[in-house]
Amino acid sequence: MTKKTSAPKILLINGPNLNMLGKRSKEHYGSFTLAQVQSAFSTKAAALGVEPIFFQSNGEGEIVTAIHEAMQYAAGIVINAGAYTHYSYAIFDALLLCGLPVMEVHISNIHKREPFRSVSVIRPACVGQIYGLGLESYLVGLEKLVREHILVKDPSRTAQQADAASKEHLAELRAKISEVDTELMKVFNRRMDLAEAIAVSKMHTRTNVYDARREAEVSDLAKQQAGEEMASRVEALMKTMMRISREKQYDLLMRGDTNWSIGRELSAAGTSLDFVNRVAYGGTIGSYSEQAAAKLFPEAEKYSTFSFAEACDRVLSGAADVAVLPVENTTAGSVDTVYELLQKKSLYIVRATSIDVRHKLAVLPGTRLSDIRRVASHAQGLSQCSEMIYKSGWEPVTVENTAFAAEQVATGKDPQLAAISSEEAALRNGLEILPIEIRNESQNRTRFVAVTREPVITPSADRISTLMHLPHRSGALVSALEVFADRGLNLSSILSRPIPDTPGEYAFFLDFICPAMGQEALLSLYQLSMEMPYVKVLGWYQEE
Ligand code: CA2
Repeated sequence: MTKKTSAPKILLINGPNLNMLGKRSKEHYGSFTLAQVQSAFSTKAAALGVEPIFFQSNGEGEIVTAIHEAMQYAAGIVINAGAYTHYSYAIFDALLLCGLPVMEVHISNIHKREPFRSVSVIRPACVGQIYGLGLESYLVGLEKLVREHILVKDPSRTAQQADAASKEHLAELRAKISEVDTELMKVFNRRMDLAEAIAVSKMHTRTNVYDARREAEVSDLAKQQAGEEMASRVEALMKTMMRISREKQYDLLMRGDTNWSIGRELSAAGTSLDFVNRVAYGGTIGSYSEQAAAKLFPEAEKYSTFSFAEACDRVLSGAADVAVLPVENTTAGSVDTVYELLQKKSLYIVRATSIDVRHKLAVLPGTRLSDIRRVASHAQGLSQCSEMIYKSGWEPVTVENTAFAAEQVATGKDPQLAAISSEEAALRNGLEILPIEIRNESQNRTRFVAVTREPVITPSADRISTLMHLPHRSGALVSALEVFADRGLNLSSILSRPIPDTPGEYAFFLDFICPAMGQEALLSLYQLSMEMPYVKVLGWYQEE
């Protein structure tokens, strides 16, 4: 036995008869000698930053003793126990008790020889078993043992050397992966060509691209072929592949489809907002909706309405060209009533913007903070200032709009009632603003959309808002999102609402970033309109 210092030591044990390597039985054990095994093992060990220690014996007891001694100096063991592999419980016990990571190796394929050789009684004491690779079994065994079970900290190897060795190893693995990928690409392209041929055939037979039963069959077959362990991974792979195949088919079909209603509607959409002269907004002068309306359409006349629903009705009846509605606030979240209106009414988003909402606490002149008992605002305003309301013990009073709240305080003459509104609404109503910060968050922005009766897609449009009903099956939302993701479109917002009259089912509002009439978005919409129960484009517009 040879012993050296520094790097972690790996003991290589060769059992009975292995000293005879290269002399007989060349058909099973090749023509290399034990010395050659040890020399190749040394080279590999050096590359891995470990120090090899060699031991060979034909005696069971001696091997047991060598294992015991290894506990004093070795970091791991590689063992070819020869024929003892198949019946030596003494060696098995020694390996188990030594507590070191042990790699079992065999030159020949013990599982393809006489039945007794396929039994290894030492296997449960080992971290792995490598066989049938000839001399390579020792080297692969050593590499696996060191990489997976030994922490190599070799002061004689510089960090740069260790880094270079692992980079080299990574590069080798990557090269192998690239070879596999090249093969995969060939097979994948063949599959895509077939998908194209199927699309042509479906075009003639007017058959649906998506066939759930056929996809399940394809998936099941692949799962059977892959075996239990890989089944779920193979299923995911097949699903992706079939989705991509469908995408290719839709690309072809959309070109020849003149009946696609969304496509027709979008192509017929107006391209300018020059017609907007009358803007309806929810609330009175000084409301945040009015501020948003002024920001979006500075030249147009603004009409105040009692509610967001009324603003929408004005547009639908032709009394206004556009309605400006709040959809989301950074503190309080989405404005439910507006999403409900977008869901129910036939309106199209043509512009969007967001404004900084700086709520003020407005009171009758002369009122002190301690006089306040109740505070009025829109539900969103109350929610955005909920912390102060709760801390002060004020009773919240919900009104239709923040500007109405200011009006109510002014007309009610009740000093116990304060309003949460904009500064403008407070001053217009002759109220005084108390100098306290009322918002929960210092950043408080509300996003507004402008809606019209007919769709308008200006060349500056960069956002698409869609409304979808998804089928009641697992993974439906993911598969809808994947259609957009596959085509490189970024999701910018997602919101779900129950579908009235169909309990348990949900409508999804999905917004994506994409240029006006971008081909990728059109293809995604085409696919989803063919596969989902309901798809509507709520608007394709510029987000300011
Ligand atoms: O394949 C292996 O590495 C073995 O561990 C080798 C053992 C055998 O008993 C195992 O089943 C499998 C035997 C080694 C015998 O070595 C010889 C060397 C030269 C000539 C004859 C035998």
